[in-house]
Amino acid sequence: MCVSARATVFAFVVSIATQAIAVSPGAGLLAVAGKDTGAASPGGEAAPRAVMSLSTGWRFKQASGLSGVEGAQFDDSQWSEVTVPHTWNRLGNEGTERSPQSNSVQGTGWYRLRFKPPAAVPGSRYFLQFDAVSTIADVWLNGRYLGRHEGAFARFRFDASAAINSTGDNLLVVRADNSRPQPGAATQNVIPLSGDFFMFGGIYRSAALIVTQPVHLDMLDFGGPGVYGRALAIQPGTATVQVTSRVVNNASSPQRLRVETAITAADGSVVASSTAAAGPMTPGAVSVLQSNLDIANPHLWQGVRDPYLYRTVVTVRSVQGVELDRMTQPLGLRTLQFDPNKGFFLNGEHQYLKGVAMHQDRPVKGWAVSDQEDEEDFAILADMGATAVRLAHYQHDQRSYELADSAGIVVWAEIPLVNKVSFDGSAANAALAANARQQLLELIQQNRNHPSIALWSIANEVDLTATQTQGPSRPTALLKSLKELARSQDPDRLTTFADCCEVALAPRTAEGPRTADGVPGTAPRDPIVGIADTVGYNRYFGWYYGHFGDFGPMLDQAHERHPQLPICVSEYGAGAALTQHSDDPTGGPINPHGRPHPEEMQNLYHERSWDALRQRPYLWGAFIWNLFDFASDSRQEGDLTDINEKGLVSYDRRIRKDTFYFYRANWSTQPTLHLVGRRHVDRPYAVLDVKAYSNATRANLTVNGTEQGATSCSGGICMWHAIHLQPGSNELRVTADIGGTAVSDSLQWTLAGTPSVVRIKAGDISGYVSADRQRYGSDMYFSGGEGKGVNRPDIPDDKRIEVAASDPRLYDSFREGEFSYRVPVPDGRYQVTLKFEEPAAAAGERVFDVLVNGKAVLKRFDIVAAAGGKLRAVDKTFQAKAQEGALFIEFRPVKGHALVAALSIVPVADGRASR
Ligand code: GCB
Repeated sequence: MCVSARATVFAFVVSIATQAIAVSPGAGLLAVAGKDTGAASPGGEAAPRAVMSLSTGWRFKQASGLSGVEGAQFDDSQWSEVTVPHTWNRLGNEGTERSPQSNSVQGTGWYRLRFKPPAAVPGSRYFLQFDAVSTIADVWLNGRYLGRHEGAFARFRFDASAAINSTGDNLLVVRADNSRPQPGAATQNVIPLSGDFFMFGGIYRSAALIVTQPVHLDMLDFGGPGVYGRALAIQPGTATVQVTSRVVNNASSPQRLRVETAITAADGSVVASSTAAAGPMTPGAVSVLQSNLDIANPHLWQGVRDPYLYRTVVTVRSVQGVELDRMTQPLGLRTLQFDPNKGFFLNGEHQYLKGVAMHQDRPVKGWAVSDQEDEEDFAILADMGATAVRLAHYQHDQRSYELADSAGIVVWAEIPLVNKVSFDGSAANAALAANARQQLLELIQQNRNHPSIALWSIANEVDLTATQTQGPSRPTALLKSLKELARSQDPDRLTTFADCCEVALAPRTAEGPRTADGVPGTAPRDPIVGIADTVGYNRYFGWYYGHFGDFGPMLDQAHERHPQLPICVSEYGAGAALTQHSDDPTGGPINPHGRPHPEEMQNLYHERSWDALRQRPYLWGAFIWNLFDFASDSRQEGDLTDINEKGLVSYDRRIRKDTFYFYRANWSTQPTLHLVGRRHVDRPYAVLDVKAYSNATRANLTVNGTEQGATSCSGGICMWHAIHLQPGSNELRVTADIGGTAVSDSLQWTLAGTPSVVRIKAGDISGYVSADRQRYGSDMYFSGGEGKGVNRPDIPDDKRIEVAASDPRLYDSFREGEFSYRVPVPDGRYQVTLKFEEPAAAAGERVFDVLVNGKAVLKRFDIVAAAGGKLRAVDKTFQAKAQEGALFIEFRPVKGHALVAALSIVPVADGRASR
């Protein structure tokens, strides 16, 4: 079966005059925005709308408990002067500790602005437009309360006509409230109730006063433009587009009108047009007019290949021909299909959507970002070769959707229904459900003209909290109602949502049945996958749980469970700190919620995960979590605080992490050749594998000018094994010919030690400098066994168990099982010290042999017996001869598993070991 978003063909033209009008929800809440809100028309006539930006001159104070702020007498002279967009919060990217400059206060912020409106004809209508205020906005003009908007992400308008002083001074007051949602808070029924992202407060997008003629296109349709285009049929010779226009008569007398609808091509030429008579419209009426226009030989919107855009232009005129209002909206002609077995099709052509997710914040500015910053984000996305974006977890600014339209990026758009639908695990209450519905209607009405948007997502991980706490999970009724709302509002697009917990992740008990996700757990309580038309799976195998290898089988099982459901991966990702590194990220466990997060782990995670994803043609796409690091005040991870560092690009956009280039090599046709390990400059080991990410078929490596040979590249990866560094600085350089273009990359690594001294911290992914200043690299050169810690990685500092040793940290990780090390060192005699501690077993339960180059150096070794107890350090030292450039050290269990905590190998000269 194929679920298709292709529109059914039908055509009609209607003109409805209704009595006036509660078209928007909530008292005084007005609608929407348009693109072409005010500039002079092409013919040079007077602009039908005047748009006055309300960006400068605001006074601001973050404070609760103030009264009388809306009144003219209130003294704001001591308040800060700010410009809008503005947020009072500041978070992230300031190091491992929260800096004193951070501001994570959630509560009330007050804004006051004095302005004079532009001159306008009598009877003009005045609308205050806010592109977003977080989270709740209350608005007063000249002391008169205009209303409240609840929801941090959508545009909203208030009709200010009755309150404005059209010829003189006005005082606009806005109270923004981003209180943390909790029972009793003002935000308790405003989605999101929670989420792994910080809710910056303030008027963080633009604000404007829009002055229209008494007759105008609807400003109060959930923030939408009042003009909506829709392809009814797309055939090679012709496409039929239906344009719906909502015209409002706010004049005091009935009005007869002419509504001209035109579709223009990219060069501005009109390719189809029609004119309809409307009216007489009674005062206060909203007329909904539909006209169908045929476009000959339609030029399709073809994603990144050819993102061709038409424009819909609706002009409202009096019968005498005077232009009263005009709106221009994007129009793209394309069909979208989602097939449960074959994936995604754009205009009938298969595409695996190569997606990334994005939040909307930046350092210092938080959510108050500029259009130029959006443009930079989309340029980075395009450079990587992505073809799809998940604009998570809420409605983004208009510029983002416009950029996706013009770059041909397919968009997953979503509302912020995140983690839970209530505080106590029960079903959503009526107020919260109404708010979710309002935010969905705003998302759709404000963005439905964007051809880039393929799906409306109605939720993200709404089972998560319930799953973690083992409480009830009752999102079903709300999800069903949101799905129906989206489909009835926009029959041309499918719905989706992101699932965390279809197969519940809890309880994590040994007895619990093993679930399809490879995690012990129980059956789902309140199944939700299948409510929306498609589903995305948010999964983090090898990061939060399980192993890299679990990802593919989990997806296959999901596909088998839901053979009729188109599925994708809506999130997968791993953290990466720019200053934390690993010589081999397979060497030990990661603490996903803590430190360190070596950058190399992110590389490995994505190499393995993408390998599983690319091989599954039934997936309609996959979205990396996340293209950019973003602020989240619950995080203290990697080398940062308040940042989720799963981005492939740093929070300030300055550094593209190595993994970025892995995807560029796989996704983009741009010649890509990138040496991996750019920031892992200070190297503990002289012999190592060198890796480059590239879309070359072969690449060549030199180290300090010496040829290391060419290697073939596959899956975007080129590897050179056992490359030798010299003490001091080393220059590595790769070159390749990619489709006739010569490309190269180089970097510098420093080897502080010498090739003949090797110190390894077993079971540790990030290495250690010991109390006696010896540099231990992270676990490397091993084969078999498993890297582990004495403490579980997520154990808090005050609960950590310490090994009794002069340097306890050196013994707090280990390799366990049956394993060996082949340590590359120049031939000669060495002193080998093996460091041990027993984490758990009693005497006699763990017994093993150790062999060097096949010769036993420890026989039936029992750590507890040798150390005199558990969690006590014991070292064993002996001499051995390296042959053929290596020492081969084997750990062979006799009873239980073998184990080692650290290895120290130093050369022996004249019978004495060097340091
Ligand atoms: C998720 C959430 C997202 C988080 C992400 C993470 O599943 O949907 O909001 O940021 O995981 O990094 O844990």
